[in-house]
Amino acid sequence: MSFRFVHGADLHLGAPMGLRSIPPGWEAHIEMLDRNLLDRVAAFCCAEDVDFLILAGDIFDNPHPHLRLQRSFVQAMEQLDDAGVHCFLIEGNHDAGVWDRFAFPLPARVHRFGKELGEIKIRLRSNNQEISIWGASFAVEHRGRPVVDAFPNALQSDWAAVVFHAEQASQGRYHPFLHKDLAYSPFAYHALGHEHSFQQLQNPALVYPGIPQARHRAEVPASGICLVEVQGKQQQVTSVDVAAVQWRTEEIAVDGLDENGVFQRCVNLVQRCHDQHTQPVIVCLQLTGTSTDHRGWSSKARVEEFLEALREETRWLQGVWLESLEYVGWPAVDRTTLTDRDDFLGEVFRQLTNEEPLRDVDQILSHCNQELCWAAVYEEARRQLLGAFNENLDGDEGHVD
Ligand SMILES: [Mn+2]
Repeated sequence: MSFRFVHGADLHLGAPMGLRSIPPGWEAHIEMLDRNLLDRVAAFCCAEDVDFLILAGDIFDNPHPHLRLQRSFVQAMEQLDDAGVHCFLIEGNHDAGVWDRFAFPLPARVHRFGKELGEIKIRLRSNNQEISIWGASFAVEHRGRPVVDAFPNALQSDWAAVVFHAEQASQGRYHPFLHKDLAYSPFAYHALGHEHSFQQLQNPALVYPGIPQARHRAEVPASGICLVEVQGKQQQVTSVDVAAVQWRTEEIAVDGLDENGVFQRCVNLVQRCHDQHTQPVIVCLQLTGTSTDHRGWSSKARVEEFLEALREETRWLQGVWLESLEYVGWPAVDRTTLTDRDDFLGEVFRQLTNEEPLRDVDQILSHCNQELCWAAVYEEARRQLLGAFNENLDGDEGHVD
């Protein structure tokens, strides 16, 4: 028995891009994002000549997708149907009930699973062998009842997979289960959706493909869809990037550099992102280390100005957008001067162990007592703390923490 299929999940079609605004010239990239993503998934399945595609829930970000998006989805399904590729779909917690609101019919080779665990058999194109796919959609009213409990003890088919949308946890709201609960599972492959990073467990085989399209920087690094190659008892899983728009968080070391040096390094990196990517790419820059112009970096306005100048400088690079710039480094500080202070900040510094880096103001403040949770006090403490670091720098420039 030898065949191939694609397993994807959590496309979250219709979810907005987490950008502050639409970058100039990017209207089409944003507008066409979901359509391009679907095209890329369908094109990949056709190019790899797979027998079927599994989409394991949260295909849509909400259960009432726009008609435009519904059309794009149907067109992708039609493209696959024309190529003889079967599609197995389940609903996730985000899109539970979506098919009840669907205006357009889905082609014949698209199979949907309801709330109860069901089975669909197909014959492989390559050798006419019969395999079966089992699946269950996420059901709000079944929250807490593991799908795993409904698994059959034995199967008739030569090869069978099961599709469900669930979290790996001992308890929780999203059909919680643990890998060890599958110890007696009769299925050769467990096609999961819900968790947003690529995960592959063995014995028995369990895969979360992760998200094929990141929508904001917190979702970086995005994963993709999985190409699964079955050869007898062997299953080879490869994660494939199909994102229509890439997100990249890039660190730049700025040790010993002045503003001009940092600027040039940033420009070079944006250029490199442009050269390396075939898809449009959104870049978030993080400056680390100790710049010689550390004072400027503690001013939000200055960082924003720097970002604007960088965007201007790299504007001619098509398909690259510099979304954010952050200075996460910290200037050189002397611990003794800080811990010798006789105000409450001295108290804070004395609570820190020597191993803790004096870099992150918020991390330091997390050591203070609960009163600081009150925002106004917190902001004031934060302001004073930043001031303390800067004062300290006047006294001791050479010491690097
Ligand atoms: Mn989910």
